[in-house]
Amino acid sequence: MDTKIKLQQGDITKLQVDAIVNAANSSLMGGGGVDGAIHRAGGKQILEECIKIVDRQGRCKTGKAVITSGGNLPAKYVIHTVGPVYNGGKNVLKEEEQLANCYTNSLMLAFDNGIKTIAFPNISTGVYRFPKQRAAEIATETVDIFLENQEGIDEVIFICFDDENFGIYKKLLAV
Ligand code: AR6
Repeated sequence: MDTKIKLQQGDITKLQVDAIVNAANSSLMGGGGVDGAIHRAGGKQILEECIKIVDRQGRCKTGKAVITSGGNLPAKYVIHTVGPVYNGGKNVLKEEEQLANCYTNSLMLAFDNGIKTIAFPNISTGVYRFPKQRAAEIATETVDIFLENQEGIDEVIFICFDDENFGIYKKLLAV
């Protein structure tokens, strides 16, 4: 794994980085889980910017990403991406691709905005029920490939909230 990749456990809203990524839904109007925590801690400015984005370009599709300021957060920006709802079965390859797209599109948006440090939560592994092990494999491989091909981002933090995800990432990243 790229040495720019770091692992932490805790609350993403506390991180002092250029951008944190939000596991949003396509309405961009907030919700539970990490999305709720980010909007609560960041204040109404984030929601106001999300409303403007939806007015301008419509809902955010699964796998895509948009950017707002960080409001009251220590992070300068929030990149909102919409992970897939996991159903498995015959849709599993599409869902895996959509999850990978969340990471790639967030990193591309970060790069376009001059962001050097970015932190990701474990997208889709809560309410959206994506299996944690597979989600972590996709997340780490996708970020690794991006960093191999793109100079400009100095640090990518995977921040795990729950012990199970933290254990999975520890093994995968061998830290
Ligand atoms: N910091 C870091 N990670 C967190 C935090 C936090 N403060 N809180 C939860 N997590 P989820 P999803 C982890 O459900 O599965 C929302 O309602 C959590 O342990 O937040 O992508 C949206 O509006 C889990 O591993 O997101 C959508 O409707 C991970 O964040 C829907 O949930 C993702 O869990 C998105 O579902």
